[in-house]
Amino acid sequence: MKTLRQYLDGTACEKQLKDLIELIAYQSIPIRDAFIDNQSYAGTENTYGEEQAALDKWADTHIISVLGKSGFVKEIASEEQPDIVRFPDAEGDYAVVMDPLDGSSLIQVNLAVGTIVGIYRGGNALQKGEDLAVAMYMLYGPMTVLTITVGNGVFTFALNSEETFVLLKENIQIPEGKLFGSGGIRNEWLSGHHDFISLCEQNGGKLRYSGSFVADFHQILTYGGVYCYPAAQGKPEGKLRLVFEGNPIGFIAKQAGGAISDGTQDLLTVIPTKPDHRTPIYVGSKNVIESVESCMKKQ
Ligand code: AHM
Ligand code: MG
Repeated sequence: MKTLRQYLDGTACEKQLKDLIELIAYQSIPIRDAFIDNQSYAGTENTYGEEQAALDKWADTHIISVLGKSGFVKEIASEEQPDIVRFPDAEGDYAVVMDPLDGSSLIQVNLAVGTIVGIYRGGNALQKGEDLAVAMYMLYGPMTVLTITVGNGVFTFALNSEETFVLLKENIQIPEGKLFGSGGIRNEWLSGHHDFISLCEQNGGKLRYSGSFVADFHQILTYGGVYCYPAAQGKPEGKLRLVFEGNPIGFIAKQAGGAISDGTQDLLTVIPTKPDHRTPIYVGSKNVIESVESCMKKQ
């Protein structure tokens, strides 16, 4: 079975980029292993007698420390950091954007959550999504899987019993499916979003929404349909973040023949104004995203 490294060796990626991708992908092992030690049990210490940290903060500190030591990365924009973390002396010239543990409200209920990562060349983390060199996520479910694009199709790898990522699915294409899921509170949705959700229901769509973007998107990637986190009354920017969440997931969707929109335009063309730039998000099958945009135009 083809390993992640064998796959990367067959791509046009430069050696340092391959090393960086592997380094990040295999952090899924310590992150997954930290789940049990960073639950909120009655005590306050983990099995090693150390103070417990929330897993999202733990994963953030862990990945930043590994990337800092690697020398590959000039900048990291992380959902858990207020400012961009800089390594001016790094020999490499990449910038990493990441949500170290996305779907964190599901950690305590043991549902699938993930790590979202994007890599840019040129050491600047605030670039458009369409300029990503790599987008990937690790999904901690019954299997730990890695879904990745280096700009030449979408591939999923699974961590096997020898802790090696092996190819599970290649050249993934999002089908035109009927699943739909939406974040936010129905009473606060805007009329265009109400209209779109009604359309999904009239067309026989099935509701699927767990509260974990990575898990919900992984399902859309497989069966087709749409994941939404819309604008709301008094919250035109929605909840999710362009840099760490929207762009990497959107880049994967587009590489799989799907699309991502903020309701009015291709999200991947938006220039981020700050690390925590928020945006409404609609991502999934291409035709469905077209119908989102036409509902929003009528709003
Ligand atoms: P997080 O990065 O703090 O975990 O927030 C992002 C998460 C997404 O994974 C998920 O789709 C969404 O927030 C769920 O929000 P809600 O609980 O409002 O439905
Ligand atoms: Mg998140």
